[in-house]
Amino acid sequence: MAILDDLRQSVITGDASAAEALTRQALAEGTPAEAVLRQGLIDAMTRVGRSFEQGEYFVPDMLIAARAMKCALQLLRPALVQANVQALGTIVIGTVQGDLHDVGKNLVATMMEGAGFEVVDLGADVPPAAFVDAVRQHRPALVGLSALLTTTMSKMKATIVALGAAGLRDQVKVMVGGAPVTEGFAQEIGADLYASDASAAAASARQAVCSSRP
Ligand code: B1M
Repeated sequence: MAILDDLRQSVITGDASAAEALTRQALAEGTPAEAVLRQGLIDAMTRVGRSFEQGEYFVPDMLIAARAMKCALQLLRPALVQANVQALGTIVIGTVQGDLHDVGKNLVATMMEGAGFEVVDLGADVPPAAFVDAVRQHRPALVGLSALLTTTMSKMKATIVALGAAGLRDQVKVMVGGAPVTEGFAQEIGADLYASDASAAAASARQAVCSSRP
């Protein structure tokens, strides 16, 4: 569909006002919300992620694409709710205690939304107890922990330990990521998943949640 091609292109090039206008137009023309989401927005972000992995796109390109997608998603959200599009599940995400870096975490949250998850974003500098409370309240399929400082990586383990102490560890998968975090560190602290970037995080969350369903 030509309008979805144009929408996809607007997100890929980070043109937020075109993405908004095209989403509005697609909905007004009767295009189903799910098609706008999956063939337009999610497909665009998948391509953006691929370009990033291949070194053709850089972080600023991903950020402006993410911003365009967020603008379109805001318009689309009511239509998705109305169409009763089945969400993949809920994800609780935050930057761990003591760490104020939230740009990467925000990008991961947007990609997760784009992949079909409902995202509860706890912000930055989130203490372990706040993650525990959010898991109790929202019953997410996955908790995402972000850290950018070597000094705050220990709070990832503290959060996993706190989830265990609260009897919630076996009810939720834990994904960790952020510039200093490695696959080896993730295994060492007992996380279920590690992702090196936002695109990989969304793909890995999708796979983990879908494969754990009966
Ligand atoms: Co800070 N800072 N900073 N900083 N800062 C770094 C991280 C640093 C590497 C800079 C440097 O020295 N070269 C260094 C850390 C050194 C270390 O720990 N070894 C550092 C430092 C030292 C500090 C302060 C201590 C400086 C000071 O005050 N003396 C201080 C700490 C404050 C605190 O947090 N308590 C500080 C403060 C700040 C600002 C507030 C000024 C600002 C943050 C603003 C904000 O986020 N709102 C800032 C910034 C901007 C940076 C750099 C320059 C850029 C970070 C960024 O936004 N990257 C950073 C240097 C760098 O990374 N090159 C630096 C872009 C972002 C898209 O990438 O966050 O890596 P990133 O996210 C990626 C992946 O990591 C991954 O996906 C994302 C997208 O692909 N990912 C996940 C992230 N979270 C994930 C979660 C997942 C999966 C993947 O699953 C859940």
